[in-house]
Amino acid sequence: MLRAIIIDTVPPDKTRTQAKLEMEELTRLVETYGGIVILEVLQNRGRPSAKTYLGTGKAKQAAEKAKEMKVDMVIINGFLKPAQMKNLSKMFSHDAEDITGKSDIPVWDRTDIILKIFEKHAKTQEAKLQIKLAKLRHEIPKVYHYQTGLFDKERGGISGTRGAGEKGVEQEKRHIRAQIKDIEKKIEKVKQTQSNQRKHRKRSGLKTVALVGYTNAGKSTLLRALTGKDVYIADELFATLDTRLGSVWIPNAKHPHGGEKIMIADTIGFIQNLPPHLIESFKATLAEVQEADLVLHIIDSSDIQQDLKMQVVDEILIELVGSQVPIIRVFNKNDQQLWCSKQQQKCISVSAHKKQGLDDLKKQISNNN
Ligand SMILES: Nc1nc2c(ncn2[C@@H]2O[C@H](COP(=O)(O)OP(=O)(O)OP(=O)(O)O)[C@@H](O)[C@H]2O)c(=O)[nH]1
Ligand SMILES: [Mg+2]
Repeated sequence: MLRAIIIDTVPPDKTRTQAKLEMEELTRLVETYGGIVILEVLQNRGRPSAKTYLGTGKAKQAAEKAKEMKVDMVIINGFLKPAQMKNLSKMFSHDAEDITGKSDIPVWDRTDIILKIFEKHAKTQEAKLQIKLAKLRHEIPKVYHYQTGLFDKERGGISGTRGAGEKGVEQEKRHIRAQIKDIEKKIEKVKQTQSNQRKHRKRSGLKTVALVGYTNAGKSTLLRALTGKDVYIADELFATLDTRLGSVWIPNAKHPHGGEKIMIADTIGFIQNLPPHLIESFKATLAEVQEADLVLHIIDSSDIQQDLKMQVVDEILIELVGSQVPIIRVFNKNDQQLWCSKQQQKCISVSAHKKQGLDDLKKQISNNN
């Protein structure tokens, strides 16, 4: 099991509690990847150091401790600039003589670890293409005159540029841009096929309800509870990367047939502090949300950070669908702790796990059709 050190800085406008909770989330990401956090470093700082993210003294101290504790990977809960990555790689490297910048210890930022998990969980061609695109977009600003460790050949990525000089760096960037164009074309084809399928569904009068929410809120469990669809459910982050569809009968007395069949779409979960290019890369998958007739925003009501997570999802939803699609908040996991704000209209409380509250939810879906 990979032994990780996780690192962050805490600016004055963030409370220590908030920073701790963010570190807990990063720990879950490391665990989902298959690692274990053995060391945690938080430093109060106005902003990360341009050279070493942590202040130089603190970074040196952390590197010594990490060596002592035989750490295999360094993960920063922010976005790393190439110079920061290079300097940290050198500092944390077990091989003190290596001044090439190539580290025997990978130094990743938050986006890197998320992309690694995506790579591990991706099953379909669509997901794999989107992840490749996100990875390349994330890598472009990092192309530097040394290998990042994340994309070198033995790890199955693009070639490194160590020692290649300015010309080589430009060449590498051009190569990446060409790859991006190629993948974008392939994704466009996938999008077209899916768009045709959606049009076909719409023409035949089938409505679609999209399940959207923070990762691990219980979207897939709800899809299974409502439709019986056998989808992957796990207590891990980003278990679902592709849109999966199931169908459910929604009773409606006003309907000539006493109800109607509706498609339910499970989607990729969201997380805080995502770079916009990552969401942009998943546009093919998220098109299902944009074209849905109704969005159910699934919230884990047993989560102490539900308000913050709700806000993260709200912000992404505004970007994605604006006010075009009606949104209903569904508070899930009510078998653990009932929490449902009285002020919130259209607030529904369910347990996808115990299949409680599903009739109420169906009524709400039917009212919105
Ligand atoms: N107690 C309880 N646990 C639930 C409920 N719904 C889901 N879970 C658990 O929450 C965890 C995450 O469930 P998923 O359905 O995979 O969550 P998700 O939103 O699809 O997660 P991602 O695909 O990773 O974004 C699993 O361990 C589920 O068993 C519920 O109503 N009650
Ligand atoms: Mg899921």
